[in-house]
Amino acid sequence: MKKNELIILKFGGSVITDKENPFTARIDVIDQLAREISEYKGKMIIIHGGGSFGHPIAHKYKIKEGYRETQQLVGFAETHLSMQKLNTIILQKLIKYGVPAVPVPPLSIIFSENGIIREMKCDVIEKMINMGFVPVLHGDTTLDEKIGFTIVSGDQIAAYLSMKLNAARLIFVLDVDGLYTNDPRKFPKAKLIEEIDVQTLKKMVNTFKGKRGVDVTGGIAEKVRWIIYAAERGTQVTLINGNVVGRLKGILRGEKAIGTYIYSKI
Ligand code: ATP
Ligand code: IP8
Repeated sequence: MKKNELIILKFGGSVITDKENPFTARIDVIDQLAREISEYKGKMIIIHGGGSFGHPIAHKYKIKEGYRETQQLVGFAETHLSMQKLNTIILQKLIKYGVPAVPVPPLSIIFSENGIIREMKCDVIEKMINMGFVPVLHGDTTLDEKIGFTIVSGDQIAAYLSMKLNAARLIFVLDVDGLYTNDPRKFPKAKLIEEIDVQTLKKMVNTFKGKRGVDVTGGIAEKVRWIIYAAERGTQVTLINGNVVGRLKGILRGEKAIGTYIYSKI
């Protein structure tokens, strides 16, 4: 199927927040990423992760596991509020550089079933993109048909929207250069996977382990599963390091930057 020119960007919580310190945004990095994005004039959706604004509270109240007791309700509300605070920080930076960024809280448009998106109201998002806005979503608390409520990751939302809106590209912005053969923080000899086709990646899926700080949505292993989901449906998926100035700008210009490129035969 022919892809449209839409680019979906996923900002990892590991790059936009300090995952070792609760509620700490990496303001300078967000500022830099916003500046680089402002030079791109095509259709774009941004989705960000929770990092230290989302995962620690979600973990405290066991939100991902579903509804068990009424005390969790306020934890659910607190988790969503914290994600909105992080969302506001990102919107402020984007708007500062002239990007027409508008918030779309996933809680209001998603129903999940056992943690998997069952229904997402995408028409508002489509309308926004067609008018020239840049919708900004995030991993979020969701209402769930089977377990009452849960958490849906930004990675899942990014992969789902890539499929639903037929995006040409999905770019994951992380705190490392891309996907490695092993966790690069723990294993200095781990090698950057520069290019890989989706079928080979699928065979390796169980080898990926690890996460940064508290993470309720599965760390790198789940990320790889959502990468495969998007790549198998024909979206070109790339992972790059958001800490290195200019990499995002380069890739948005169509240049080949250091990173991991996932190819599919579709
Ligand atoms: P969030 O879920 O909060 O949005 P994120 O999308 O930035 O976070 P993480 O789940 O924190 O992503 O995953 C990135 C981290 O995964 C890196 O900091 C890295 O240390 C770790 N990691 C573990 N194994 C690998 C691997 N094989 N390749 C790359 N990174 C890995
Ligand atoms: O950081 C999780 O999204 P992710 C969001 O993309 C919450 O996994 C609320 C923990």
